[in-house]
Amino acid sequence: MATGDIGLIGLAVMGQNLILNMNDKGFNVVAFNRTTSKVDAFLENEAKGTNVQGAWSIEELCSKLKRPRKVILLVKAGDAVDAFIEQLVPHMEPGDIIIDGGNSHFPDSNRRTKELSAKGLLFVGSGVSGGEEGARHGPSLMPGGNPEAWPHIKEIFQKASAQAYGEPCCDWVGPEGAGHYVKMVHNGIEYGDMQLISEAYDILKRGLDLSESEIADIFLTWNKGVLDSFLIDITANILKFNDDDGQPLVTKILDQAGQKGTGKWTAIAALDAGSPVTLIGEAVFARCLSALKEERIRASKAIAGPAKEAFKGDKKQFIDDLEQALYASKLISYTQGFMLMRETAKEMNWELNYAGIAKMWRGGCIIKSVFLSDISKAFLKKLDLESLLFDDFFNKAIENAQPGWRRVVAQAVLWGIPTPAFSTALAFFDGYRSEILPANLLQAQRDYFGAHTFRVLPGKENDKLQPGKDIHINWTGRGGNVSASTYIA
Ligand code: 2AM
Repeated sequence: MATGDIGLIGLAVMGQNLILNMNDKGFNVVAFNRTTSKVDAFLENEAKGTNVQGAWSIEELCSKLKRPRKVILLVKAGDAVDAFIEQLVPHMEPGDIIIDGGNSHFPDSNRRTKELSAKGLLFVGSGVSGGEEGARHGPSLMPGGNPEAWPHIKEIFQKASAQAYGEPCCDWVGPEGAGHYVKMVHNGIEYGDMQLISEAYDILKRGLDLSESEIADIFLTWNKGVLDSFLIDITANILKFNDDDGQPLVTKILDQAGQKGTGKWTAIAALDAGSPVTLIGEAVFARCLSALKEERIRASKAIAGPAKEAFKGDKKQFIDDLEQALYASKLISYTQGFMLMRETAKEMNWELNYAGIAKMWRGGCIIKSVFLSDISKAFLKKLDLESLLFDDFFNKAIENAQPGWRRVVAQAVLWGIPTPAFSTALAFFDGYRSEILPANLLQAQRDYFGAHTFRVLPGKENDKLQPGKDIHINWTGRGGNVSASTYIA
């Protein structure tokens, strides 16, 4: 008789840890791996003494599972996922569920949901965040896909996930690839948070001439306030960590950032959606610029910046300003991330659970923070909140932060310390709150050189400038009247 509650394919560390986690929560897990010797090794070592069962073929795996069968794939994203789906399908029956917990790109999950639905099978693409540690003790889980699957996997997922504030860090995200989409945005936001923290470190180090240990103490203080988060906490620990010679280890690390591509995916998705997610974009580009180490060394010798001047102001005040700058910039980054999700949801016809998404990120994952509770509260207050900046709590918070934020960005510019993330956050903020932007001039230029036409500003209409029409003006008195579009004034 089939006794398995859920099967898992892929016995790398993430897979093994997720199995042990689900086993701890009382579920009977059947483990399989392409290289079946890993099944034996797992049962003899890590899973020894647990209820975990092994399977040495896909057929055996499926025969050991209670119906509807549930199988999680934790294998390399891409072809391996499709290969396993193809192998599973002949051994499954309508209503069975295939879950991809890997780092898949959301368009693949959109496609797989549709393909499996046509075969009567239910596909779930789930973001899994929190690394090996999260998988073992409670990750943030972001499942999306065929909604019929959710009632069958809900208990396992919500028990296996991290718990924060008495609630599981897992809820149904939305249809098709929505789970992997939200995981992608999570990773983009993670890029932004890390870049902001690194810029704050740079300002404290190069601007205020503080030591790593002094900076760590500042981060520890910040971690007791609005910035309380996993990333601020580990940053303080990193800065306190000395090498054997007593020097901070961080100062010996090559300043060339790597990336695996999920931040880039978010930036590309933002460009595709026409959504101004500037901070994540800058965070990705900052990593790209850091990668030009050799060129930067040459440039540092050839190109002069402002002369170094000791800070003459009130250091304590400036450090408080920096805390506010970090908080405000982080708020802009999350505002942009949620804007992107809203825009995509509209385009894809998805209904996303924004308060739920914020809650899912409160524990188990890299961006977990106190701040996310305030975000979930804002969306619970108003489910269709257009922007976090319209929420009273955040509106007041950013008003308070504004003076310090501006002082920090201005000072960094004077020092010549790069703050792409802080600066773009402020530029976005100033753009967002501007009723009039210079896009009027831009439209005039487009019409001047390319006859691309423009629309009239409400209140400025006249015979020539008619409302609702695409207007072309003969700016030079030369050339024709033919516009690149339809209407000619
Ligand atoms: P393996 O142990 O047989 O290599 C992480 O790499 C996990 O993904 C491992 O369980 C690995 O299986 C699996 N994996 C990687 N590439 C794969 C492929 N092309 N087909 C099947 N499984 C693959």
